[in-house]
Amino acid sequence: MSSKTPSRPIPNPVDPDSRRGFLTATAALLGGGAVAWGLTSCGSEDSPSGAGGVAPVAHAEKSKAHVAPGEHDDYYGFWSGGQSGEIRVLGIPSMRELKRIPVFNFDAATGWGADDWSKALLKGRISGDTHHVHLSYTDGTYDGRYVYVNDKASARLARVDLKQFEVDAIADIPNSQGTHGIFPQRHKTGLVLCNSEFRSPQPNDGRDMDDPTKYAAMHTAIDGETMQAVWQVMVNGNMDLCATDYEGKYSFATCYNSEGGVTLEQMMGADQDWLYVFNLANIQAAVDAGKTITVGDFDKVIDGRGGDNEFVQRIPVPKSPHGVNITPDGKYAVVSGKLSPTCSVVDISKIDAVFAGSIKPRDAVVAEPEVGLGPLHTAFDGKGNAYTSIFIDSVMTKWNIDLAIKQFNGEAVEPVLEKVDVHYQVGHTNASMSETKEADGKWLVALCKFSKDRFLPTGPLRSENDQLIDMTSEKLEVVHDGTAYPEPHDAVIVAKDKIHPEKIATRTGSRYEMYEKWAAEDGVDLKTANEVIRKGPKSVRVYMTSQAPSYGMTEMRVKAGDTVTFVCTNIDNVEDLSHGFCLIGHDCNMVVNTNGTNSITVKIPNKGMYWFYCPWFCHALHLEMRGRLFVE
Ligand code: CUK
Ligand code: CUA
Repeated sequence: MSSKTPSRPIPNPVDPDSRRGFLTATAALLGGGAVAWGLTSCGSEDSPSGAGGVAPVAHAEKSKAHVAPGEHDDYYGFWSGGQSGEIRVLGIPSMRELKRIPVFNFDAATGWGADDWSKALLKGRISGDTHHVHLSYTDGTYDGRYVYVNDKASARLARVDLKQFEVDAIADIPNSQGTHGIFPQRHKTGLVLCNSEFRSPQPNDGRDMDDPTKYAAMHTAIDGETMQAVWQVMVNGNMDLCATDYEGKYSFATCYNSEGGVTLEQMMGADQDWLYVFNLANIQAAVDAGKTITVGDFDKVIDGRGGDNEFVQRIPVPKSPHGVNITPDGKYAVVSGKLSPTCSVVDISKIDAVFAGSIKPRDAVVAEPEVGLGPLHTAFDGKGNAYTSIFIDSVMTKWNIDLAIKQFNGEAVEPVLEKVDVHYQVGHTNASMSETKEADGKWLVALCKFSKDRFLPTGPLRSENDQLIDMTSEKLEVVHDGTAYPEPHDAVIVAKDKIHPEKIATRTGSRYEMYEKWAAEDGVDLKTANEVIRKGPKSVRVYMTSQAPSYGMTEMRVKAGDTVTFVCTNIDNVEDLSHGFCLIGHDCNMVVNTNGTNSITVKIPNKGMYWFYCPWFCHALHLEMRGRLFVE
């Protein structure tokens, strides 16, 4: 294979001497409780290996991750978009970006955030911070119905309908700041559990503002079908990542600040923190029995504060744990240590005994292998191996779970099998189907927070680097560097046969309920109406059709000062033929997909003639697809 014989000498990816220096410096910082743990390496132009020390991937990319023109990928990748507020859909292994799904953001291309329906869903809040994307499940694997994603910035959970690849619902999460880890139940589309990362006054109405001892955080259950909050459990510690088991009995949350600190030093004080385990049956029984309290506007709150009780047990794990991931066989929860160089393996079959009080919570920990400095997240291959992203070391560590358990029991075995360098400072990782019982061990992604010297420089703000790793070859091999606009946190990789999108708009769901209601009110048929309907002294609804290369109406008249809702229906019934509606000079632009309807409302203050046009290339006469609005 050409990948083994590069045509020019490749510098050593990791010069042992300079790397050792780098690690020592970082470790010293950590030991001193310094702030910028791990970031010492990031300010430099140079890679850890020093000048010129980039590790090219040679030509492996062609042979492994290459997907020929016209061919399809084997997997969908669903990437969170971080502070861009969106979701990105990639093809794996090519890493080609297939689509961006706007969620908690404004998207000029589609008009998301400006059109009437998305505006209603977003309630005017068009910035957000998506961290965790997870699909809905049935029987421990993806059922292809929904994607759920959190908004850390505004305590929301959005759902994407995978028939249309569009957001179809957004839930507000009560009493929550910094909504971070989320995870849907895996036995069926049931609850989606959501963690508040930031402890805050409960309720947040001006009381206890300056008394952090009274702050609390919420573990919230949102019904994945109705998208309504079902219950919350209030706990003392702040919760980071979330996971669910495969049976619907438990949910898990890592707690990195058991100290209840509000400054960095305080939060890093304790050497031990917790993995919270929530007992879903006990919580539901208490909710059904009315043993709830009201916090703010929400009356289904269970008070789980104060430690170990029938609702939540705390399993002690070392220093500031971050990720928690469940093995595909459903047996273990793997907690990545962040400020401890270890992963803690929790035996889920022992948790009933923990709740029963017959064993101590810590006795559920059955292994604690050393995996490297700064373990954050763990993926699985379905063959008994775990792959942990190691932030400070910039490596992915492959280790064997059974060997780790043996080592923990005193046997002289080494569970760490292999480490591969990634570039640089890896955050999340995931593997193909890793979060399902069908983990297949084909592709692993390392979502690296810094690309540094890997790409052409682009000013102070640079790309991140999502690296694709082939898990099937003898040694783990990085086969692709993928640019990522800041900052995707998490990703899941889903076999393509799990996803069955529609090819045209199916005109179902709450968006279309809204349009059909309007049409009934106005006595029109959306698919044929081309009319200006005055709704009030200053309000107008315009119905129009679009069919390449023209609108059903090319002249329309309104009055200066009117607020106009343009409702446009695409009556082309051809795949992949979107039109749009853009009214010049009025910040008014939206897409209208094949067989779909979209609407946008704008105020038209001034008299004059304004062209409107179709911004989506739809026909040889696309540029001619336009008309005039006369404002009298
Ligand atoms: S968090 Cu970002 S590296 Cu929001 Cu999932 Cu772990
Ligand atoms: Cu329709 Cu361009």
